[in-house]
Amino acid sequence: MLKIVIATRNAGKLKEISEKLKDYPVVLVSLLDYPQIPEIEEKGTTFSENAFLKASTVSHYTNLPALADDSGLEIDCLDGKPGIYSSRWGKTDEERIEKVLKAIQETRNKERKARFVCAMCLVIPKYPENRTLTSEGFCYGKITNFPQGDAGFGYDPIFMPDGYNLTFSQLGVEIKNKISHRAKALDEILPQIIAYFQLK
Ligand code: ITT
Repeated sequence: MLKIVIATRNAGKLKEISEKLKDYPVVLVSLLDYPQIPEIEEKGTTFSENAFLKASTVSHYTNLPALADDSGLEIDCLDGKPGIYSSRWGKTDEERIEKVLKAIQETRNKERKARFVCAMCLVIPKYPENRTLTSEGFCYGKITNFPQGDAGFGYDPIFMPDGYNLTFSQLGVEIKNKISHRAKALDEILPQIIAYFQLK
């Protein structure tokens, strides 16, 4: 069966990606299974560049197809921040959420529109040249005044997707996995993976 490494150490991402892929004939492993692979410096200037960096590095170390997800939150009144630096806005999810809420408060702006972005990249090691598949997904919504809900990870407790009166954390993984940036990016890359490997 086809084995793919999910190039992440983020357990929340891994859970959502695994759930989406559960009916496909693939075996998934992740960076949690390869502790010897060093930390990958995300020095790209876009989500797509960082996704490529992660996928190509992990595919190089494992000699397996590697699927990376680079994602983040872009907030209108913060001129798109934290953006590609979303994971670097604090050491824990709580610290990052607090920093975002404080930064919005300081703008004295009532406008709290935001979007989640997810860039996916699958690098397939192949001689003489690797093959790369890519996709992107967006989810639009707004930032709430305070965290609500327990499910999910990262900024989920303060992100309310358009069309809902609940945060991602209150909606739970099942609904999130139908409408999220990650779900959309996966919906776009999965047909490419199926076609490339002639699955099913
Ligand atoms: P990997 O690089 O190992 O995949 P990471 O957590 O460092 O894990 P990123 O560099 O892509 O991942 O940073 C994404 C940041 O945005 C991180 O702080 C996440 O918690 C947050 N984030 C991404 N997708 C999210 C989602 O669906 N819900 C809430 N927060 C999310």
